Amino acid sequence: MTITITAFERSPDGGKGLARDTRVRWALEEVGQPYEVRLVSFRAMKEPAHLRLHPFGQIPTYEEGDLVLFETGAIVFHLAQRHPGLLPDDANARARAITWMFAALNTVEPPILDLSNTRIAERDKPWSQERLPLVEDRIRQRLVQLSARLGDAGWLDGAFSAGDLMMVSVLLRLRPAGMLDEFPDLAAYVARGEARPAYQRAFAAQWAVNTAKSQAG
Ligand SMILES: N[C@@H](CCC(=O)N[C@@H](CS)C(=O)NCC(=O)O)C(=O)O
Repeated sequence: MTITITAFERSPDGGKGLARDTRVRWALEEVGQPYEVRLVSFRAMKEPAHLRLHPFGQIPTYEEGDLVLFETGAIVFHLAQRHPGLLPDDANARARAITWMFAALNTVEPPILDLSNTRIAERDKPWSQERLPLVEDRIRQRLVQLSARLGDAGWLDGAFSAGDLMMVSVLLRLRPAGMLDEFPDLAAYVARGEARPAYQRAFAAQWAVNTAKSQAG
């Protein structure tokens, strides 16, 4: 059955892999599933046809026959459950890998999103500069804790899993702010994720879309 995902027609990051279709592409590449991509404009994302797929008018979405999903956590979890390669067979190890997916999305990503909002969406507000150090410190606290848990390990819990895929994807969003450089062990962890052939293919695919558009435009 054909899998179709949606992605930005023109990603705000210009193809640096920070838009969330990249994590879904990465998961699809890890489990070896071919997929098609439907590109959507910001305007189309808020129109009824797309809102039927995604109630919040965002990307990515995932279609597979009658199944329509949104939320990258749900999409990656669906893929990891259906195909080997992203979750361990052992029940407890599997539960821990899923825990790391939730931790990435619920505990680590929110302060990182707050930073993006403070640096970009709220940069003209009079309180933005004053707020910035507070937001950065909240992230640092999480990174210190994550770094302590990772220790000398290559991945968060044994072999690479969907938990690492999600955590690396979330941490990558810190790169524009330069905060990853403060944590060489986490920067190396992210680099290990980026070095995976499946990530490289996912990145190249979204890069091709965005560079083709910027050359045309
Ligand atoms: N929690 C959602 C977030 C989705 C999301 O924020 N998507 C962004 C692109 S990375 C988007 O569509 N932004 C445009 C908008 O919200 O209008 C997920 O993980 O899928």
